[in-house]
Amino acid sequence: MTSRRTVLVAGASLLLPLAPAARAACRTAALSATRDAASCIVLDIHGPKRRPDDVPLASLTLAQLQALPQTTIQTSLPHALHAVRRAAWEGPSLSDVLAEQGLQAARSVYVESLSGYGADLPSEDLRTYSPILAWRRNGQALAVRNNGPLIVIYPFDSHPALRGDIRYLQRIVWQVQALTVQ
Ligand SMILES: Nc1nc2c(c(=O)[nH]1)N[C@H]1C(S)=C(S)[C@@H](COP(=O)(O)O)O[C@H]1N2
Ligand SMILES: [Mo]
Repeated sequence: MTSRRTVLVAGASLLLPLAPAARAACRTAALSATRDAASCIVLDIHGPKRRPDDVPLASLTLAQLQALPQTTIQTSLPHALHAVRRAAWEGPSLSDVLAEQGLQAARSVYVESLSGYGADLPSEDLRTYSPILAWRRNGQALAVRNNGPLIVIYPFDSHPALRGDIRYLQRIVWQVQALTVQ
């Protein structure tokens, strides 16, 4: 009886939205990118007609993002993040993250960081360059202090046109916490 109850409680915690306290605890877990961070909510997704007090359409855990098809982009970041050397960045494409929710960016997707910095990624970018929301760099999950838990990565090394264009540096949003489809 006791063990049955435990199973039910554990199952329920996977299905129900996390309580605020659990979310806060996750902030700390995501900070150190411990294994527990997979069960933390790392990304809110908002729809096109977002108003300031709207609850997100979806709030995804890192595990949910890891369950989507993963892409690896091998690239350096020319000037961003103090010119990071070529590395393997891994995560789902932004298009797949939205498609999973039945969403598509008609015009753009606004990507917002933990600090409030944000950039608008045009929908053509998603089609042409398939930028990803990377959660791992060279096999290592990104802690918040390493610009995680999520960072937008474009394939700079395979598309020279991206390299000299400041707009693409501005679109490498790090410490991503939310997407707003527009
Ligand atoms: N979270 C977050 N991402 C961000 C920024 C920022 O301030 N915060 N700055 C943007 C800009 S303007 C540039 S040029 C690149 C490079 O940032 P860097 O100053 O770390 O090199 O990151 C982009 N992504
Ligand atoms: Mo910048």
